[in-house]
Amino acid sequence: VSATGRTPADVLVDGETIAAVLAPGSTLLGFDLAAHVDRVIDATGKYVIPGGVDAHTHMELPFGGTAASDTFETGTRAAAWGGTTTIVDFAVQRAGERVMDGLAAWHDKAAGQCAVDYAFHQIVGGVDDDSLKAMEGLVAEGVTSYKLFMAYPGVFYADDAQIVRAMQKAADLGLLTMMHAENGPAIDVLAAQLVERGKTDPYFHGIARAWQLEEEATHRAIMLADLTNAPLYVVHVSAKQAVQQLAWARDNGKNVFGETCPQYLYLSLEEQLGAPGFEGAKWVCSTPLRSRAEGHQDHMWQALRTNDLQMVSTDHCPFCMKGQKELGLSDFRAIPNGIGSVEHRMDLMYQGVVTGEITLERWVELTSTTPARMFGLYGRKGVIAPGADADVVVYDPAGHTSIGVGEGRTHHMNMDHSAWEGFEVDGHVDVVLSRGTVVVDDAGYHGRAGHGRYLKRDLSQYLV
Ligand code: DUC
Ligand code: ZN
Ligand code: ZN
Repeated sequence: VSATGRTPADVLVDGETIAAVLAPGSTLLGFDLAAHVDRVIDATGKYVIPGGVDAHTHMELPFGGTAASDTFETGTRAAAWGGTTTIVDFAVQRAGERVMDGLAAWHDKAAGQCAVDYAFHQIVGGVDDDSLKAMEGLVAEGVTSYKLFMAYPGVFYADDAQIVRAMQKAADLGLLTMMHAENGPAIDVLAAQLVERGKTDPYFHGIARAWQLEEEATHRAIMLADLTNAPLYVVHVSAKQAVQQLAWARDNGKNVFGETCPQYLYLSLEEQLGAPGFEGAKWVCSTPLRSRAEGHQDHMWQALRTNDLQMVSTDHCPFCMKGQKELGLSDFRAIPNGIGSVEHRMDLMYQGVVTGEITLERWVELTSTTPARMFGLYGRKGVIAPGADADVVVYDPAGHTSIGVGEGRTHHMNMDHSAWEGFEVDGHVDVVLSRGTVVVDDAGYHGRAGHGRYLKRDLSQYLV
């Protein structure tokens, strides 16, 4: 199955790459192929797809006085289990730090640790003369996209003046600007007012981060990108009104893109409100979960069909309850933001095929092909074709996956809970190859830390 169609085929892998895609049972120079290869993987009745590309992960992200609980080792192992064979993680620069030091620190964390291939975006958390100058070196490092935050004043934050300067620089360099589009200063006011009134439960995280503040920031980002001729990619879109801004921009010829994440398709603010005690903390992420009554989730699925949103990443940012999420027991503002999903994205999005929300081809496009194109990896990743890396997943539509940490459930992420506990999914990741090596099959996990390589990325293949 590719982004454009499906056909019965044999996939011939030679070393780390795909050598040929052949009609089933083909011979090569008169030889019966099956008799002359080292290993035959029988995919009869199953789908063979390009390995997943998760273009938004945060291994070891420092946040709220703690750090995301997956290392590159544990996080990429979980990714492999779930059929994701490439991640693009965010190297971090904060105000007052040097961009290239941040990138070097991320290389240090990941080198020799990853089970699957990895690449980096650069968070520019402090825009000033030094960081703008340093952006000039990113493309040569294979880092062709960078992220700004309109949220989180005092942590990672860009005001409008900084956004304009960074976008001008990015437009010159061909860097894709990724935007966390929420109005942080306004959120901070609302959050403080809620806490003053004793509204400290996790649920109020989503009340403070109102959809109006996502819509407003998305619109502002679009207009500043238009002004500066900078292509724009809005991360983790969750409000239908933000999607409407993106749709309007695209209809008017602007080079603007958006991703959503599984949590914004499946989980809701109402469920968070109904969670007992402090349980709702497991769903504290930003952008926040949105109201199902307001129709945000249905709108996200629709936008994935109409291409108002182009791809699905996880924003994988795991924190344990114990010692981490618990920091916000008496004040939701202190709950580290994030949900861990890197292991489950392929299964959760396949569920959209089962329920008729998206086609099989769109599943591949949203989870592998478009992420590869968007972030300059296509050709090596995102496609099963001669010359591409042999990142291949055999997916069993007749299989079943029980998601969560309990017995008999999948869960290899370094978390003491799952935001997806109890999810039952039709379909199952059967076999995973990463650059020609079988890393997962029915006998279990065969991957190893250090197999995954750093990928220098080309410019986005969506730049014009
Ligand atoms: N959102 C999250 O949920 N976690 C980390 C950073 C972010 O923007
Ligand atoms: Zn973000
Ligand atoms: Zn993120």
